[in-house]
Amino acid sequence: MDGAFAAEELGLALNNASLPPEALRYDVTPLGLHYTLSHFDIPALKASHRLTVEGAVQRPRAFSAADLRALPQKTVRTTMECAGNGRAGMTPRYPSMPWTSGAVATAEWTGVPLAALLGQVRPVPEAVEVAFHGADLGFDSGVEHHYARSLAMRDATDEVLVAWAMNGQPLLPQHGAPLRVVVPGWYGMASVKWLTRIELLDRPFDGYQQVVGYQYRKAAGGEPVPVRHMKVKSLITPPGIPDWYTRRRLVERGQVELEGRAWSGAGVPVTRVELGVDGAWRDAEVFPPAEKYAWQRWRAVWNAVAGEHELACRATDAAGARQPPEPDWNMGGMGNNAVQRMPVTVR
Ligand SMILES: Nc1nc2c(c(=O)[nH]1)N[C@H]1C(S)=C(S)[C@@H](COP(=O)(O)O)O[C@H]1N2
Ligand SMILES: [Mo]
Repeated sequence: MDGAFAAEELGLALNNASLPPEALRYDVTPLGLHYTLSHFDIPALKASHRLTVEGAVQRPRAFSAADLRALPQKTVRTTMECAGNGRAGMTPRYPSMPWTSGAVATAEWTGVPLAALLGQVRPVPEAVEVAFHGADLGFDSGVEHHYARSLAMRDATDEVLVAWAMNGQPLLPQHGAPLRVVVPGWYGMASVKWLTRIELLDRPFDGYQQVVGYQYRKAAGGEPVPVRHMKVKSLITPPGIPDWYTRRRLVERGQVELEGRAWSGAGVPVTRVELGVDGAWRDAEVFPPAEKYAWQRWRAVWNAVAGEHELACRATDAAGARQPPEPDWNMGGMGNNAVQRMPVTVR
């Protein structure tokens, strides 16, 4: 679709939530400001809910909350971005959640490393994938399914968590209470919420969200490429003050402290962030990540003169990937890491 937003897109936008752009200022996003994306309804699971781990394992088992807390635990600070972040900026637009740029946030997740949990059930040598099943049920494109995703065994590293806490508090309903998966370095779709069942498979998982959803496709029926790690990206924390309706920024002239966030996927750090002012690029200062999977702060001072200006920022990661000027269009509107442009009025 193109042009005006549909009522259905508005409905999805109201049902989910963006990170307010000014909340880019927090190293760890406070609870309640983290973005949310839920495909179906938030299910009502009780704290007494048990997690089943079964399939291609020697000792299938159901774990209570107390069983899980008796296993080794770990807290990981992770930046999570929805694969659909920036979808509203792709033309033509795919009819789905019309994210602008706020489907990203950083939280500290506490839980049991997946490897420790799998050690309890002993996958058989034939196990090639681990599938995570959510409690939420609904339809997409006429197909009824529980939200579910899998990881290949080689991707199910020690850094994947089965988490029960976020920023030191029990998970909120919208973030997957009482139990969810957190897959650091990947787009958010891998981090299954409301986890009820982990299934070890001796063949690739064929769930809807795995093989139909979350694929990059250049055309209908085109060759699908699975959506995996986050791509390198950066955002500007909006300077000055906004206009209520347009959100246009108004800044006082003089030395303006600009800052923002930058991140990439797969634990690859960002090595360079450039600030663009009216099309001219220069290096900003970029700080190291507090933890391997956490976003990085960048800053630059701008000598702002009165008038209309356009700010932009562009990140490059340690693998040499750099943000493109325009989105790499695909049907689902996923993985848009194009450079952010922000019009600013200086008075
Ligand atoms: N069970 C379930 N898990 C899910 C989803 C969902 O709809 N159902 N959405 C996924 C997507 S697309 C994203 S981006 C993240 C968002 O997590 P959050 O809402 O806690 O920010 O959860 C993922 N896990
Ligand atoms: Mo997402």
